[in-house]
Amino acid sequence: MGQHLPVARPRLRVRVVRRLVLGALLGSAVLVLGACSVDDVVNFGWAMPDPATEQGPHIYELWRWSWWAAMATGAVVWALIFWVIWRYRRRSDEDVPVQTRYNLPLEIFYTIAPIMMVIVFFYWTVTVQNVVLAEVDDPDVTVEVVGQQWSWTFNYMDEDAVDAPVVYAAGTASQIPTLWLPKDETVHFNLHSPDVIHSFWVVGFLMKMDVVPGRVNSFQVTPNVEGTFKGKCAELCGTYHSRMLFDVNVVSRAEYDAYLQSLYDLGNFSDTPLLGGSDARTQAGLNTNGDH
Ligand SMILES: [Cu+2]
Repeated sequence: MGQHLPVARPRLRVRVVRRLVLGALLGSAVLVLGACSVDDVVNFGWAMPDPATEQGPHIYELWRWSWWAAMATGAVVWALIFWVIWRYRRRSDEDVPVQTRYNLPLEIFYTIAPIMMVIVFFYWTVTVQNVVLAEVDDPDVTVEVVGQQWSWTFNYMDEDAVDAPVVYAAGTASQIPTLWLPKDETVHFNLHSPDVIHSFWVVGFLMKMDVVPGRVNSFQVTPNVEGTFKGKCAELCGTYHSRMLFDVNVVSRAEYDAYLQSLYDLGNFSDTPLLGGSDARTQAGLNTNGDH
């Protein structure tokens, strides 16, 4: 009798552990699936905000499907790891698993599979990039954007609403500026920097681009959702990088024209865009107009 006990006990323990694992898996599956509908699962955006431009959904879809592909790959890899750990575990000192070295087919497979994945990711990245960087020759609005240590200046060019070639709004490190854009119109951004590399990022547009001294980068968006969006510098550019915030107001054409007129009335107009740091009155972390 006494000889049977050491065998029976591990079997019982295995059964209990199995039930616990199964119960935990089922329980968490019910919790996860119960909390969301099929639609939630299909449209799960992986922490990406809803796109607020015509171009945004392309980036959104690239991001979403890249995550699904990565998760599917991860699931297969994790499943294989756990299966191998379980299936080929060392059962006793006598029962050592087969020690395999060199498996040419396997090695060829795990060299080719990642290359195939990179090719697919690369193809879709270039495809989306071509769409979001496409530019039309006659955009409705052109904004010369200046990123400088440590704020932004927005120059609105050639607008019929005002009697000047340029009206502008300049932020300071003490007061963040607001970029106003008309809804459903194509906006062309030219990006300028008088000092170091910044990055012009409107979070809700799912789009950012480097602002590089000595060259003018550009892109176009068509905002199609009215509202206020957050903008920030996405390139560490110095001590007060974190102050390089701005707001974006997407409004109707009438409100946009009224805003430009208000800039004109304030005296914020010029014959040429303000492209330099001194023009924008921004200095190292301080507002040189007087207040800190
Ligand atoms: Cu910056």
